[in-house]
Amino acid sequence: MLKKLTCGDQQLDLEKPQIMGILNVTPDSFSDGGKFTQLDAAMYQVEQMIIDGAKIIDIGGESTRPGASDVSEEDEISRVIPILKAIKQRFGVIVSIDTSKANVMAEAITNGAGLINDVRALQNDGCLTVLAQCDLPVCIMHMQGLPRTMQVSPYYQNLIDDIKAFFQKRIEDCEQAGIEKQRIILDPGFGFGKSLEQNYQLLAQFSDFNSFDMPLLAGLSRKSMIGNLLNRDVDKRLAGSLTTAVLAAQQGAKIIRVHDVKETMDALKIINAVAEYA
Ligand code: 9MG
Repeated sequence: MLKKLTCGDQQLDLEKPQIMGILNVTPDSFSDGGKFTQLDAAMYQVEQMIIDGAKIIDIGGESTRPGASDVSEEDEISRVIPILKAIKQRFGVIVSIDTSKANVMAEAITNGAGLINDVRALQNDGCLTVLAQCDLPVCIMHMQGLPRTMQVSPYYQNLIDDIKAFFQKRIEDCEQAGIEKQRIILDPGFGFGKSLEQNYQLLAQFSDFNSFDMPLLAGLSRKSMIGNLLNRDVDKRLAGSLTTAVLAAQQGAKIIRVHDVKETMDALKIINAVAEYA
């Protein structure tokens, strides 16, 4: 397993789990409701996440929550690129761009992104080519269906085997296109075309994906699988989010994508302290 990931001008230490802080810049983002569409407010939130321990800031200009509507390429670029540039000017942090559009990826790469996070696993037109032409890492996520309909009766023959088969095929496609395996991060996609039970089975068996010997990313923060189990609104899911983050980290997740950076950092510090004696 890689010990470090080169993300443009920054290195990410993979010896212990790292935090990816979420910065949504969509007017309809599911848990911060578009509060941070203004540049100043976004920059304030970024600074706070860095102080709290985030090593990656993940900027998303298209909501991927169930039922979300599509965003044009122009809108997405105008939402994410000014913030990306401002962060790179002020902070030495890895900026990840959460997008599935080839032209947004290309703009992001030109403007200093250190990582591409694609919930559609580079399956859209032109994405493999754009990533092949750079040397940045890319997170490929598993999703069954598309955000608009993905929660309507998701079905798997065997949840873990089906996701593994998807990863295997995507890794092969990436390698064939010129994207080296060492640049790929895998994410089984909690909440993306999975029922409540399937999401908890996925969390229980998260460690199975270590068989790829590639960095794993887990995104569970404030998701419906927590709200629906606990019957909690989105602003009352901290305890659930921390528990899921700990379970994923203990099973080998190297990047944890979260809203609540400070609290997750505390939890990871406890895990790291215990790991010293394990
Ligand atoms: C953008 N986005 C929302 N949820 C996510 C998750 O679970 N993983 C990744 N990689 N991206 C996500």
